[in-house]
Formats: sequence, C-alpha cells, structure tokens
Amino acid sequence: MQRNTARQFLYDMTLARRFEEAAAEQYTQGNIGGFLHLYPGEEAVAVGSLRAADAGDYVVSTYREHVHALMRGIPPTAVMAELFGKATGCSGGYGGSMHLFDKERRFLGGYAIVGETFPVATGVAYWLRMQNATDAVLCYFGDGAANQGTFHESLNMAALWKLPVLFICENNHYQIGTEIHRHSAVAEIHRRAIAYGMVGRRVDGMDVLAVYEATRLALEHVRSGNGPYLLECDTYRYRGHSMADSGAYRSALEVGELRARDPLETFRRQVLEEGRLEQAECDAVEAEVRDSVEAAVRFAEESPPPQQLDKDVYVTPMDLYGGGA
Ligand SMILES: Cc1ncc(C[n+]2csc(CCOP(=O)(O)OP(=O)(O)O)c2C)c(N)n1
Ligand SMILES: [Mg+2]
Repeated sequence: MQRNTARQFLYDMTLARRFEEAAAEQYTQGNIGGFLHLYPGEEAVAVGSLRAADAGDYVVSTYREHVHALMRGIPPTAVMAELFGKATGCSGGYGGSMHLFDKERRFLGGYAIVGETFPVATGVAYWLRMQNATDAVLCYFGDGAANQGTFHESLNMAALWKLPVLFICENNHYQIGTEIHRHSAVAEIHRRAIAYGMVGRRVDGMDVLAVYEATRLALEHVRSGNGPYLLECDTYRYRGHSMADSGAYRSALEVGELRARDPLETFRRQVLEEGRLEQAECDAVEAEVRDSVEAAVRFAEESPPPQQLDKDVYVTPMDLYGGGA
C-alpha cells in the first residue's frame, strides 16, 4: 500500500465517521427532520467497496447511504444540506436523508423501501447490457432486505441474463431490533447465491482493505460478462437502527466486543504500525476532516430552503419530451 493510498483510506474512513457524528448532533438540535439512519461501525463497507469501483459505475443504495454518497464524490456540503432539507442539497432539499441522488456521479439513490434497490439495480444493469457497456452496478442492501421477494426475483433475472451487477450485502446482523438468526432461515447471506448459480462470497466488513480487495475481484468477474456476484460484508452498526431507536435490544457486552474491532481505529493502528503514516500525518487528516465537516454544517445552516415545494412533483409528457410527445 502506497503512502498516498493509506492517507486516502484514512481520510475516507475518518470523514465517514465524523460526518455521521455531526449529523447525529444536528438531528438532536432539531436541524434535521424525519428519519436519520447512521453508519458508524459500517464505514469499511462503503469506503472499501466504492474505492474499488470506477467513476462510470452506477450505485444504488438504501436509506443508510450518506457515506456511499460521500464516497461517490458528492461534496459533504451538498450531502449535509440535503439532510437539512435545503435547496443546496444534492436532491434540491426535496429528498432528505433517505433520498440522496446525483445523476452526474451516477449515484441513483437513496431508497427508503426495504428491497427497493434490487429491481432498480437490475434494471440499470439490463440497460447497460443492452448497450454492451463495460460499466457495472453496485447494489447495496441490508441483511433484512435479503428476505424480500425482490431479492429473489432480481437475483434470478440478473443471473439468467448475466447482468453486470454486484449485489453487496451490508450484514450488520440486525433488521431494526430483530437479530439475524431470528429473521433468516439461512443467515449466511452469500450462500443464497447458489440458488441462482451465482458466485457468492463473504468478507470481513470491518476491514477496509479486505473489502476493497474483495470488491475489486468481484467487479472484475462482473465486468468480464460472467454475470452478477453476491458479496456479503460482515459488519455491525454501533447506534440504534435510526435516531429514533436506542438499540436497547443489544447488550453492552455485544456492542463493546464489536467496538473493540472498530474499523477506523484498526486501520489507523495498522498504518502507524506498518510505518506507512506517522502520527502527525494522522492528526493532520483528523483536522482536515473536522474542518470539512464543520464547513458542511455551516453551509447547510446558511443555505435557503427550497422556494417552490410543488416543483418536480408532477410532470407531464410535455415537460419531459416537449411539443413532440
Ligand atoms: C418494504 C418495507 N418494509 C418495512 C420497512 C420498515 N423498515 C425500515 S428499515 C427496516 C429494516 C431493514 O433492515 P436491513 O435490511 O438489515 O438494513 P439495516 O437497516 O440494518 O441497514 C425495516 C423493516 C420498509 N422501509 N420497507
Ligand atoms: Mg441489517
């Protein structure tokens, strides 16, 4: 691992953590409305997998998608402003936390319905296949979503037509308050790939470099016309399901054990021990991230709300296609 790469990963992992901590604080202060699902504990999944993707790839994610949007290159200012519901947000302030979107960066959401990502990603992959494109689709979903009908329908179709889609399960072991062994007959999600003749693999989702490498290999497979791939990232969320959930159904012992394997701290320790970065460099990264997140909060606070609430709610064929429709 080059020095620059180590720094980039450390920056990304730190940004992922501090951005979400700031979002929690702003929610508590009443600056963010609606539901807010945060990502601390799971950072290595979005960072590792999206650093292995190309700029031309499409990304479809869930309601726990702030870090995916940041890793796709949407500026922290535009993501934070969207959480605040401001006009300068990446969805113009109309979407909020669960509906981040950026067409230019090929970030196609932000979906609040559990299991909604599967048919969207499969449809985009079908369109790519029709054009013989080499781009791929990265489709994120939780362990709970793997029990939705759309999971089975979409994986079947994607495998049948050898579509270029990488299904990435963020297995944080819980579907809100229900632990995976209580909601899934087959708790090893990657093994479900067998049912569709697909390749499935599990990786340590607390290890950013392991996720990066597993995603790189999976995308190679997908891009080579071998069909879809199911990558299960074994991870954990520290907070409750959303800001409305205290997470009291988990013991302090359980959370403590997982925190001991913290993906950010582990990575920082690793680069220090291996001599890839010095302490001063790590401190500089922390300071840079702090400035960036503070600037994002300020930008969101100072931005105006959307001026026209019914804009883009109804479209007519005339709006879409002009007079020729
Ligand atoms: C179709 C549908 N059913 C129920 C819900 C309510 N709901 C929101 S999140 C969630 C749990 C999903 O858990 P999982 O897929 O493991 O993702 P995680 O939140 O753990 O990232 C549920 C049941 C919903 N949004 N959509
Ligand atoms: Mg889950």
